[in-house]
Amino acid sequence: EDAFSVKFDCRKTEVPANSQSLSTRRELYERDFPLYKQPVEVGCFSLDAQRRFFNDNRQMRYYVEPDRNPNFDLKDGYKDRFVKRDDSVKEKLDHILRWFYNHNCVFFWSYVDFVTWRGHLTKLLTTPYETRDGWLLAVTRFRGTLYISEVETEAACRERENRTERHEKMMYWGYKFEQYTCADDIQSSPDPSGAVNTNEAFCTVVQTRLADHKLLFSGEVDCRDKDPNAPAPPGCYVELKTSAEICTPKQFKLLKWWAQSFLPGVPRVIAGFRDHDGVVVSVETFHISKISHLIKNEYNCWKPTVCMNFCCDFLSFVKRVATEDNPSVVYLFSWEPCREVTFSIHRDSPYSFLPHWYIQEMTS
Ligand code: 0WD
Ligand code: CA
Repeated sequence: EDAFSVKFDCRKTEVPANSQSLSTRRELYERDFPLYKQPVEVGCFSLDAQRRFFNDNRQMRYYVEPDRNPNFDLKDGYKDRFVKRDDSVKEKLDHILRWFYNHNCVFFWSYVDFVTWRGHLTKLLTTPYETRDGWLLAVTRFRGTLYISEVETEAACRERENRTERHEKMMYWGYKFEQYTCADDIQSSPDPSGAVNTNEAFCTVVQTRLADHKLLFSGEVDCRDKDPNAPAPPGCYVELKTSAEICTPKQFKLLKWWAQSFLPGVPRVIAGFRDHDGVVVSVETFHISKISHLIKNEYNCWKPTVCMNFCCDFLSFVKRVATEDNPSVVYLFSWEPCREVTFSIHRDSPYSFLPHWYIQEMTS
């Protein structure tokens, strides 16, 4: 059946109108699947090896199917051919705002309630099932649009600063797999002899609607189907993953894969399964529309409808709370596992995230 089934049912009555918090208990969100419109790509942008913004698809890559018996050594090139993005630099929504500005945002204004990264929405979708990591989301209402930008939690900051060598290495493996399977243009082959540079990115910008919430978000796309007759974006996009478990990864991992790709309408995830020594020995395709069926019979399984209804109610909660239209006001929503979502309000604080140039351009 169609993953984007169209039943309008986002009852906002679950949360009392004056409530100062939002529950994340799964039972509350087990109702019909809300309307989620087929996402439409409205643009894209690229970030180059120096993390510079380009208003085009120059970083687009093309998927090249590996042999039946691949033998990709993911350890190769670590660390001598590895340029790692400095992840202590917080870019917030800057690239998306740059894109928005370049595209005469006035056109989009009336069509958008929320602007954010896809990754932030993924975190919302998985919240009812998350037991380890909490989150902080800063929200600013400016000229009627709600901007959502993540703030790193203390725990995440500590984890980032204390990553072990093994963890760093495993993060590299994912990017190395991309290099073995992606070519820079339709005619060429992947070149695993080059450097892996995690500054480089191709991002899609999509527009969609979740119940009565009009969304515009951007997400990084690994590559596309190189067949010129493949469906138009985002239907031709491919998400690449690596995994240790052969055949079917654990439930929670599949939930994360599903949520991340379902949001922008990316139809398939291609997983490289690695042995204990970091060598990819098989590759398998997972169709997003079939992932939830894969785990349906497992005990206490996650449900897509719970994820989508929670996200929908969270966005309603944000609309109700973040009422002051002011670029220097931040409503900080916070959540920790086993708790409810709460918020605090900050004026002219370090949490403010809309850049001056953007406020100026939008106000003049
Ligand atoms: O550090 C962060 N939490 C943020 C990162 C906050 C805001 C933006 N970004 C940037 C990322 O650097 C990247 O350019 O946003 C872009 C990705 O946005 P997204 O698509 O919304 O994020 P997500 O869905 O979480 O990640 C997609 C991919 C990842 O693929 P996997 O298969 O690992 O899920 O983006 C990459 C990664 O390849 N990615 C990053 N690359 C470098 N630095 C990072 C990062 N911090 N986070 C994700
Ligand atoms: Ca990926």
